[in-house]
Amino acid sequence: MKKPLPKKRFAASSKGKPALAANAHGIVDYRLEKPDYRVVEVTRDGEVAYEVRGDMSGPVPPIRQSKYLTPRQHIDIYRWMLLNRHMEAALENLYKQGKVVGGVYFGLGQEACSCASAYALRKEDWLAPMIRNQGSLLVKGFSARDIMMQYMAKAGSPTKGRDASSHFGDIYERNVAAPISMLGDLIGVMAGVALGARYQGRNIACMTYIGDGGQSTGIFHESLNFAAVQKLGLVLIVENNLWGYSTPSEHQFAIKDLAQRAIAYGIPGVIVDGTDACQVYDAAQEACERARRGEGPTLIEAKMMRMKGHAIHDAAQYVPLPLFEYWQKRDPIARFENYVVKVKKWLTSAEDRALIDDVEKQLEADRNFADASPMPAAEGAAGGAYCDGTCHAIKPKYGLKEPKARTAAAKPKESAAAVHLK
Ligand SMILES: Cc1ncc(C[n+]2csc(CCOP(=O)(O)OP(=O)(O)O)c2C)c(N)n1
Ligand SMILES: [Mg+2]
Repeated sequence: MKKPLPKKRFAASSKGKPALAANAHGIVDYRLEKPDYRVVEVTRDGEVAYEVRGDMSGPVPPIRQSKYLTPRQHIDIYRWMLLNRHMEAALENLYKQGKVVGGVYFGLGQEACSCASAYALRKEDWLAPMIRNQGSLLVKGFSARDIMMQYMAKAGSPTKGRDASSHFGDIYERNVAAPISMLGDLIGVMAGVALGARYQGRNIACMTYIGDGGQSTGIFHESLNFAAVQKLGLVLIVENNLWGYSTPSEHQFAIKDLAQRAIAYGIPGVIVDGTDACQVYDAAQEACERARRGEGPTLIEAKMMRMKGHAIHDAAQYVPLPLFEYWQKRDPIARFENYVVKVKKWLTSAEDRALIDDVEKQLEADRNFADASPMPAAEGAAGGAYCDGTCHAIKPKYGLKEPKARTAAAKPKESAAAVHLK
């Protein structure tokens, strides 16, 4: 799959092109299409329902040429997106066969956002995915086998069968912080990781995600403000997928673009079409570079659509059908496939077919392995929740530098309150 492609087929890259200009509010907008519709609440047969109003007839936008990606990298991202989608389809089947313990959350329609953003991270950078970012986990080094075993709560899964969905990470090798269910909390955690790295004398990119619903939380504000003031290398991707469970984004916030939130924190705000992997990558790459230069956080709003219900139990009947139809035409993988095969001709149709077959073959092997692997032993159920000191040595990866010993003269006077507390 990684065999080099003939050079003659690669068109010139647009490296060196000037950066996009910011609008009057300082927001950079990468999009080639600005949809003009809104979801409104109506009453139908005495029940609340939603309808779309506005123009949905515009042509499907092309993929925006990347300023940074090589042809080979485009194909890499395409492969990650395919793996992401096909793995979720496999998980859906495993769920229907009763083999998944708990629910399944899908990132259908959001694969470009997950895969192309995480693709901008280096090994030393950190990632904190949320439930729809299984593609980001794949790019940062977890295998489809790991993820399927996790959903099936198998003994060999990342949490050894003790969690049944996405609450796992790897703070030792892959630099992945586990998702936190309380929406918004990961932003503060990632700001903290960036701060820890700074105490070690380095600047890294710390990427996490929040939804259009989750960005309404108080912790979003507190964490982002802290990161902005401290100039921490946070790369915050706000996934505006139009729904927070069954709440349309029109009922969630009154501003037009969530990237405008950045203005209030004094940080750059960027809008991308979350279904265009090139736009997502370029914005993420620039935000990661800014983080690594120690210049502080960036907020990237990725506009797209959650193409399934909140989770497998939710049929999303509250979503107006024209909205699904509109975004179906803007499918991130079909458009990217067209871009690499037909527009750029970096893959022939036969190479494309072989790539898809390869992904499916790999997934089948991973699924069969996961399915055949054992469940955890009952006796171990209570283990691993708290470290009792026998499972592993606790070695903080990030820590304060040893503070210098204070001289008596430099020691500040204790306040009355501090003395009282002794
Ligand atoms: C602080 C908090 N409030 C509520 C919830 C329950 N909850 C989990 S997911 C979800 C919807 C989130 O919507 P959004 O942030 O738009 O993300 P999406 O599901 O669209 O990716 C809600 C309300 C939660 N987990 N944490
Ligand atoms: Mg949402």
